[in-house]
Amino acid sequence: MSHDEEDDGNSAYGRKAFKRSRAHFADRITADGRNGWPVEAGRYRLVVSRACPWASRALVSRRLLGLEDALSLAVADPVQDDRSWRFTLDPGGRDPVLGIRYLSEAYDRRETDYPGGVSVPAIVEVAGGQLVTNDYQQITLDFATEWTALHRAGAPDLYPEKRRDEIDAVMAEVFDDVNNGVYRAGFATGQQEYEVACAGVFRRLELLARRLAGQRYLVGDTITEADIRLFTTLVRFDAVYHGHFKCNRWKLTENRVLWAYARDLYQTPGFGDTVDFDHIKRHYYQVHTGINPTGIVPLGPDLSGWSAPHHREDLGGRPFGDGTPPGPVRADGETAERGRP
Ligand SMILES: N[C@@H](CCC(=O)N[C@@H](CS)C(=O)NCC(=O)O)C(=O)O
Repeated sequence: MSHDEEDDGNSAYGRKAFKRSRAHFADRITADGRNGWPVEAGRYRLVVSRACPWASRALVSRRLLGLEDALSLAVADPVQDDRSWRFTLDPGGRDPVLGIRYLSEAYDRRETDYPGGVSVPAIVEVAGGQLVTNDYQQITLDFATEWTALHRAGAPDLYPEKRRDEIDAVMAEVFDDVNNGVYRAGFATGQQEYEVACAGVFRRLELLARRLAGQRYLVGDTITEADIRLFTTLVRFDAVYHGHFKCNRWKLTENRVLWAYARDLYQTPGFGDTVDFDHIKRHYYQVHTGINPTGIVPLGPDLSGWSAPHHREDLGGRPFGDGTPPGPVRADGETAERGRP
């Protein structure tokens, strides 16, 4: 478990000071099956919400690595009810593979009366129907390093061994100040707590912009796990974090470097094609009634700029290293039209 998480046993939302809960189920799915869960095509199902930044890491990484055939996908309704994530987007309100209506049913099959929150991303074993892991910090690292036998031909190395120290260091800063920093700002219930978190978000973003002014990606000259983790926050920034979480010193579109960097990734196959702005906006604005009691979902921002030229190719870089971009999204993985810019 990462050092920067705390567990007070409560749900992430609606408590006094925001604390991100620990992923309780931290079994790993590995090549050698040392936790009892060997990597195996068709054995597991990835459950996500396209609204969730932590789950979206897994969506991007699954696409980049070409794991779609090996690991099927369940997409939850972006708006949870009092039993949490539900499969109301599917016919009859049931996930067609797991046969369940709520993700909590898979948690219950793993541990009866589990007192913690039901969170995505989650990986569920199809045959047994039980949750295997909801450890969002580890899931994508394992996709990159343990699921290699099932990667597509031309899959990139998202966690290259010789760069891991640097990737880990960047990801730790991005986690504290950006990925989780926006939540600390958004869920703060005291002025000072908010100001510290919000200032931390922008201080870090400014440092990252400086780093990215002269290099196309965060570490080395290829896309890595670090870029995936920064992207999933940046793509939500103007749509939800700027307004709903009050991270409003500037908008992403006002930061020349980060806006171009985010657009570059968005336009790279495997990134933008996983994003559903409709799910993102409805989840945050409708679920967090503590900070948006009316549940009104704003009409903006204008998303048309996401497809504008970014000119980041001028910095060089080899997005997929010695590999190739993933192919087109399959019909069953497409985002709905209303969620696209
Ligand atoms: N704290 C989660 C990390 C992932 C996460 O926070 N996911 C959110 C969606 S963005 C979630 O499922 N929240 C449900 C809840 O906290 O009740 C965990 O314990 O693994």
